[in-house]
Amino acid sequence: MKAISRRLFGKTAAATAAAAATGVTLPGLAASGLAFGQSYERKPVSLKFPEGFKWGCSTASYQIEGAVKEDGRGETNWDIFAHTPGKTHNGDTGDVADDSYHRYKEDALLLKNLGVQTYRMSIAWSRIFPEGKGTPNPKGLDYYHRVVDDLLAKGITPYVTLFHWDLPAALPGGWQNRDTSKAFGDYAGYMAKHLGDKVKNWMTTNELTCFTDLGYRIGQFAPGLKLPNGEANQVCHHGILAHGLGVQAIRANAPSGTLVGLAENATVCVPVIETEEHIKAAQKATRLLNAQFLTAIMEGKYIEEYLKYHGADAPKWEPDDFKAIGSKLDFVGHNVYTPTYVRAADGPLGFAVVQNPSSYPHMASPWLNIGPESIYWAVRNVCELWHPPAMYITENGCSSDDVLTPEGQVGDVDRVMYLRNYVTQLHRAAAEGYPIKGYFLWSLLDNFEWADGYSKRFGIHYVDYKTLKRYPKLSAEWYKTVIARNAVV
Ligand code: PNW
Repeated sequence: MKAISRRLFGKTAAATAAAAATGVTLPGLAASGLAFGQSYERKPVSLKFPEGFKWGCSTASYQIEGAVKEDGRGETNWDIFAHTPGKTHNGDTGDVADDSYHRYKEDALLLKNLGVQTYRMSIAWSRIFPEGKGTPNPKGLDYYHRVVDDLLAKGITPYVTLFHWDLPAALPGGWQNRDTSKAFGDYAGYMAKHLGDKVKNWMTTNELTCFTDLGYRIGQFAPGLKLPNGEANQVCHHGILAHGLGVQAIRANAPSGTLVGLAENATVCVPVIETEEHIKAAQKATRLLNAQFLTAIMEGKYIEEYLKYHGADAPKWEPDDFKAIGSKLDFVGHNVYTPTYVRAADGPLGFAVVQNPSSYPHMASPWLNIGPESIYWAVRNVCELWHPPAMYITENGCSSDDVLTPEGQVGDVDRVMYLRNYVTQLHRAAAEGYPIKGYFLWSLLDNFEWADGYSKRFGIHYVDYKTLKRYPKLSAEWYKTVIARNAVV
């Protein structure tokens, strides 16, 4: 094959040279209306984002901080899970991770060098309340004051997630216990009160399905339980209740002008073909497939189909729960990684999910199917269904099999390809007028990728886990250019 194409190219090159010598127009050029040697009048299309669009990076406490025994931090579910043999790849833990607890200034410099306006980080609940509730630990709060002060001094606006899965282990029963939702509300209120003069954008929970379903139903994440359907549904309810109580507590304790949202990874339903019938089907599917979380939050109730489907296994709730859960949000944050393809279908649902063939392309993590349009449809479906005042992409990124060269470089062209295509599709959403205000790339750094330990790298900075030295990858250079131009490049 190679030999053939080389021969063909050889012939073409020779013919071109001959044509240039004789002034004869080649057939291809004739069709373009140009004589040989005449150049095209290119009309570049700029994929510029709206003025004021916010670019950022995203991280999470347990994945980057390390220092798990320092300054009074309490033990978490993930400390226990990661230290349980067989639960994470290679027995990896977040004990050291990127040591960002000590290197936060260095990491903020990486952000500054990228030119980001914003940084999404999370707070380790157990540094603030080592027991999950009760007596706060001033050293924990001091630490986040230092981190936030340093970011602000560098001109970077912090967006803070209150719960990115590291749950204080002292809370009895974890998310199986309704009291945990209340404890979360108290912690959220405490943070809003004590950091709300500096932090104006808060997210309650990150990816409800991951810390409820994956932790308590599937058992892949901490605490690794496989509860029966009804009990797992109850855990999910405690998750959305925590979110709702968190919103109320932040509003009650933070100064006016504070904005509250969450970071959800709703199932992104992409119409298989962009026609009205499939678009409608994808919208129906979005509402139904996310009934347990985002739909319940945006509509302030469990939809009938959900309750009917679970019957006696449906979660139990108290009269005021949905007042909290349905609290109006200032923005919806959406983490976007992969698409779920949907088509119109007969039958009561009106849609069907199309299964991916085994040849479907994915990144280094086997679950990370590539579907750039998913970012566009994430915004469009949510906006069309629920009309939030603003949206953010709170995470988007991918794992690659990065290789650090002896010269200290990482040519992660596959990550650049992935990101460029997603950002192009996000541009479409912005250009169509959806209120998408910003984008956070996951992740600033390679880090502890949960059950995959350190085997999967999502950073745009490579971390050498032996020396903890950070190296910007090609994708960091690419992102810096995007930010500088506020456009897809
Ligand atoms: C998100 N899945 O997790 C999290 O918010 C991050 O902490 C994480 O590092 C990042 O995405 C990359 O995985 C997910 O299996 C974990 O579909 C698993 C899935 C999706 C998101």
